[in-house]
Amino acid sequence: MAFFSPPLYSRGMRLRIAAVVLLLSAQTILAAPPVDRAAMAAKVRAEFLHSWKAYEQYAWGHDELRPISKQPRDWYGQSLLMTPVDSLDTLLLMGFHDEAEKAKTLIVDRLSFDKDISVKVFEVTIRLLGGLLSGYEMTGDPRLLHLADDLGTRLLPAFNSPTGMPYMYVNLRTGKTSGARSNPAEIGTLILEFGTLSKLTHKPVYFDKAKRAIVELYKRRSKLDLSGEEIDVETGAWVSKASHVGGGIDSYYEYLLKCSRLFNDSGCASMWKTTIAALNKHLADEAPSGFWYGEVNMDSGKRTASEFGALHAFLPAVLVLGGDVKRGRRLEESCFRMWTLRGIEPEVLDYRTMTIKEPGYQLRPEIVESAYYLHHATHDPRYLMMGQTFFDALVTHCRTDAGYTTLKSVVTMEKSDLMPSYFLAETLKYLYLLFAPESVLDLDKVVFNTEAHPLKRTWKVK
Ligand code: DMJ
Repeated sequence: MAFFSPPLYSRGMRLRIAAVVLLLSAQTILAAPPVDRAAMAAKVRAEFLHSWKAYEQYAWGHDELRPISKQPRDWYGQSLLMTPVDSLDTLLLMGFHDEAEKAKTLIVDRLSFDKDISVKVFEVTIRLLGGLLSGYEMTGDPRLLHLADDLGTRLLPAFNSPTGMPYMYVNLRTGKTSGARSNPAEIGTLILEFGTLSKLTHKPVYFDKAKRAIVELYKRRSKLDLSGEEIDVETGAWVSKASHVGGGIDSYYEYLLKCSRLFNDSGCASMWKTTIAALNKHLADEAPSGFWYGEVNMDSGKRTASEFGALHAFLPAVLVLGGDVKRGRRLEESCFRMWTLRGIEPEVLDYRTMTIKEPGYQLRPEIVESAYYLHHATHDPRYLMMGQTFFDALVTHCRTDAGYTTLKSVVTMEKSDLMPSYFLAETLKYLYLLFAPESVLDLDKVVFNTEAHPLKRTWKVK
């Protein structure tokens, strides 16, 4: 009896077989039908309308919709019209003119910031101030700018800390501040909106306060040019020295670059250059599973975690916008691996062990946004394929008969019960722009704020 089977084929034959298999798979990939952009744009548009109609039916006049219970949700007990303000420019871009007019009427008739509520400065700035400003720029309706100016004035007391970095919360009626422990994202993600407000109202105070805040934050970087995760705006001392590109820091980096583009600001350009060099040097991580950006201590540069998640996936877009297409492409491939691991990305993944740390999916846009920027820069159909994958998964797992919902887990695909306003402001907008003709929006003429509100590049500021 033989203890081994004789090889069926010689080495040369095996190599030839391997070559044929490779060729066949390449042909299969090449033969995959190209993504039908027009059909995909129409599908995304239809799903946006499905979501908007659900908001209209079950949550009209409120901040957000809970699509499973079909109930409204208000962030602070009273509505600030988060969904209508966040959605207005998407409605306009997608050509839903009647719906946009109805949303605008609701906003100008009903939105008042004279409310005794303590609001999160960052969230209200990126969603409401950003949405009102882009809405004004797209419609020319001065009432939207008036609302933005009123909101900006009510947010200004937030900057009255000893360092000039804003408190996390401010009471819209009394100006009382709270939340001295803040983070780079909430401090450094205000300059696009406050700067635009200055340009449109000719009141320099908005730009000056937000610029001082981002500069004061930058000044507190470590010797390695890194920032931590939490900082006290009264003492200026770091509370957490964990440095990464995820939630709590993410959009600070984004705004350094975008501030330089929107305002032609050389100070922001120089802060961005130093910062991205430090991220590439200390955070970028080559792992068996791909190219990632992990976590280090901001002083020592010592690695402290190998976590990456849905929020981190904004970085390919920012890398590409900053001219680094190579790193952007590589990182988006890793993000796509994170998405396809379970069919939808988790909130947090350990990229060394490829295990899921936080299994929820919050209908986040970042990975789609990055595919959009990469496709704009490269015209590589791979990003259309990625977009189609994202869209199909959203329809399969997150669609309900009343809009779309977040998931409790991408392992079980169990649904949660919320349609965050950014799903309409960002996730569906970036998906639509990925497939729609580029004439719908000229990316070179606008800068998107971190909530995907396009702000026009129509001025120059030193
Ligand atoms: C949005 O509000 C913004 O994109 C923000 O920068 C991060 N969080 C959500 C989307 O995930």
